[in-house]
Amino acid sequence: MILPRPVSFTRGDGEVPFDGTFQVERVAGPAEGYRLSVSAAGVRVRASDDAGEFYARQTLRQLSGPAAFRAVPPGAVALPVCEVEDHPRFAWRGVMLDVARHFLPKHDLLRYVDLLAVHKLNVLHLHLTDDQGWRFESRRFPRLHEVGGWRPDSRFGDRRSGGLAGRPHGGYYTQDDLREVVAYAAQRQITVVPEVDVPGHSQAAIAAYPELGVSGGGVWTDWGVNPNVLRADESTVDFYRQVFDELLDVFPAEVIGLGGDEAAGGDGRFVRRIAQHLHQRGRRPFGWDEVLGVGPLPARTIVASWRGEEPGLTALDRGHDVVMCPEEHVYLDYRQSDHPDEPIPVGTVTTLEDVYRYEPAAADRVLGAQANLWTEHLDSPRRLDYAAFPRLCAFAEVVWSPAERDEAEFLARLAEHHLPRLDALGVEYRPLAGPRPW
Ligand code: TNX
Repeated sequence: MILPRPVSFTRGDGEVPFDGTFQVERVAGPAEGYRLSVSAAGVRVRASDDAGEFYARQTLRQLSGPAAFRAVPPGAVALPVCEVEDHPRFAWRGVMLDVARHFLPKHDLLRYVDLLAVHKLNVLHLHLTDDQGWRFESRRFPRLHEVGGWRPDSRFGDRRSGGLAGRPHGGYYTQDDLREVVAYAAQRQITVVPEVDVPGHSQAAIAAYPELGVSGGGVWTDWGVNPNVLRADESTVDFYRQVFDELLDVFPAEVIGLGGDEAAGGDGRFVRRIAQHLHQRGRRPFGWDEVLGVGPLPARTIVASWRGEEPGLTALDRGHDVVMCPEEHVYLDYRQSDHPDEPIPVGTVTTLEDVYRYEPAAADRVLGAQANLWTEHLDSPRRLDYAAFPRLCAFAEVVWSPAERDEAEFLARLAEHHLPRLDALGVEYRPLAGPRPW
């Protein structure tokens, strides 16, 4: 009944009352792991570390029944007598959220953090900048968020609504907002990995400071790959060193994203210099797999393999750590079926089962995997819910649970036990039976 499925779950006879209190002790064991015992003697948790204790709490909440996921949970519940042994399979259990294409207000972002925690996911990769918007307050260069944070046309191309041409879109997070998100996530064992994308996907910054760009133009109102890129001269690189320093001040994560994707015509030196800068500041650069094409990078650079797993395997050969996110399995912006009622026919069909069948290449340097939520066509929390769930439930099981997975058992557990939890949380997931007509 627990999702993601634990290493072992043994059900005993009957149920015992639970008032929310339990004994907890630290024991040696696998990182982020815990053992949970529910018996007539009470509830006992043995955790390896703070994360293990947190995940034991998540499991207890799931065992408490769907009403435990309502905003006002029941005070006393009954738990099944059981023994649980559990720890994650991968250390990096991530979700990339693109808050650049469509801004996600802070309270909705915090809600997403809660939803990740329910699924024992532990990395939130925040894509903060792109051609269509800059979402990070810069005190040194305020035009970045003041000008780069807005575009005149939301360009939300929904077939049925006829689009929202002419309606402006925008927003940004203050540095204090982001510190709050970081702290909120940390309380839930989630690390926020920020990304400022260079040298492509930078039109919003160029709109704010035209001297940064190879050519000019405003904040982009189209999707796709914008051919304009950042200049690789010293003053532009130095500008970005200062921007990244501000970012490092807000985000304590060791890993910092620099993008590097889809920058045809971009100068590889840009990525190398920013990677070097992050390295000198004691952080680990994190880039999309195109960074493998820019020449030597600091060894501790982490590569996100999105164009399948091949680039990730190349990165492993070169000694890099890798996060797998192959688009054919874990791009949650892609459509969930060929049905004409799916909201917008983006990408290739990626069903719940396609996500569940994903098996990351096994190697020591594969830190784990992440699901990516690009938001060109996800302009609201409702649409984000629909794209993310329940596929993110399947993804959580891929990265947390033991490799031997039983798809039929997962689907039954999802329908019987987990979707009622999402209902209680108010998550507007895509129904298993087929799309909603919007
Ligand atoms: C490729 S994946 C991109 C994004 C798009 C996405 C759409 C990657 C590193 N870049 O800019 O939003 O495809 O699925």
